[in-house]
Amino acid sequence: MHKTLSQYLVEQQRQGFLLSEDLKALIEGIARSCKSIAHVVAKGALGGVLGNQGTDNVQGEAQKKMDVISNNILLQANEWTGHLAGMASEEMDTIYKIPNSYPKGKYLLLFDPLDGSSNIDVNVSIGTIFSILKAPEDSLNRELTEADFLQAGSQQVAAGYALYGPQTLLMLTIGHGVVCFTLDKDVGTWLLTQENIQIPTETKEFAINMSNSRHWDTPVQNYIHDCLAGTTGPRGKDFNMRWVASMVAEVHRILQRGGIFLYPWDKRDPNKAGKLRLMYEANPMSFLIEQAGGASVDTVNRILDIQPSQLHQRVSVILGSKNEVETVKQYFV
Ligand code: P6P
Repeated sequence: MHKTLSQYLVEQQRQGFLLSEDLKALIEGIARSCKSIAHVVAKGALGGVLGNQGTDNVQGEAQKKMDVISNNILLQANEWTGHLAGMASEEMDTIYKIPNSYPKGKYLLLFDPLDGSSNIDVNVSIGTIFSILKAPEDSLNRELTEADFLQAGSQQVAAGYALYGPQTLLMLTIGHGVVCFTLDKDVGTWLLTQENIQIPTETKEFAINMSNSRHWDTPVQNYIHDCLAGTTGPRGKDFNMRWVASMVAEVHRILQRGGIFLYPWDKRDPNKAGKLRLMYEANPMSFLIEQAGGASVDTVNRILDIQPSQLHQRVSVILGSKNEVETVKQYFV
C-alpha cells in the first residue's frame, strides 16, 4: 500500500523534519496545482490549449497558451491560502504580491509553471518546477519587494518538480533526501513510489545541446570532445548522449540513473550568464540533485551558494553525478 503525499508529510513532521503546518499545507497546495496542470496538459488539442498565446514573457520568449494557463493555476490555487507572502514566476515580469483580500503568510513560492514549453505542441515530457523560501521576518509588516526573494539557493526550505510524461510524477525534497510520488489518476492522489533517491556518482551519459558546440567556451569543447572520443580518448570509456530540451526530463533521468546535464554560457552571451534561470530552475533542481548525492555548479562554483542580484538572472548549469561534475570542473582549472 503506497503512502499518500499527506501521510509522507505528516510522518516527516513527526520525525521533526518538516518545518511547520504552513509548509506542509503549502506543499500540498502546490501538488494540487500540479494535478490541475497535468489534467489540462493531457487534454492537448482537445482542450484548445496548444500553440502560442501571442505574447512574450519577461525573458522575451513567445509564451505558449499552456505557459499562461499553468501560471494562472499556480497563482489562483495558492494566493488565498495564507501561507504565502508572495510568488515569482518565469512568466511574470515582477513579483506577485498577495492581494489585500487574503492573509499573508511566511513563505515565498517561485516557479517555472511549465518548463520545456517548446515540447508542449509535440507531446514530449514537460514539467513544473517550484522552489520555496522563507519570507523575511519583517515582510509581514511591510510591502514585499523583489529583494525579499533574492536569497541563495541554500536558503530553500523545499523544492521539487512535477513531470508530465507517460506517468505524472512529483519529485520533492524538504531537505531530508529526495522522494517521488506517482499520480494515481483514478483517485486523483499522489502516491509515494520512491524514497531516498541516490544518484550514481559515476556516469557514461551526458546531456547537452550539441548544436551550440561551435559557440562553447574552450573547456566545454574539450570536455565534450573527450567524452565523444570514448575509449579511444583520455576518458577511457564510451559515452551515450541524451537531449530532451525539457530540463525537468533531463534532471529526472539523472535522478533515476545518473548522468550529467550541461547548459553552459556560450560566446554569443556577452554577460556569460547562460540560458537557464537561477531562482526557479537552477536552484530548485540543484537542491534536489544535492539532496540525492549529486553536485551542481555554474562551471566552478556551487549553484546553491550564488547570491542572486536579479529575480530573473540566468546562470550556467552543470549538474548530475558527483564525480562527473568534478571531472568537468577540472577542465576549467
Ligand atoms: P534549448 C526549456 O525551454 C529550457 O528552459 C530547459 O527546460 C531546457 O533544458 C532548455 O531550455 C532547452 O534549451 O536551447 O535546447 O531549446
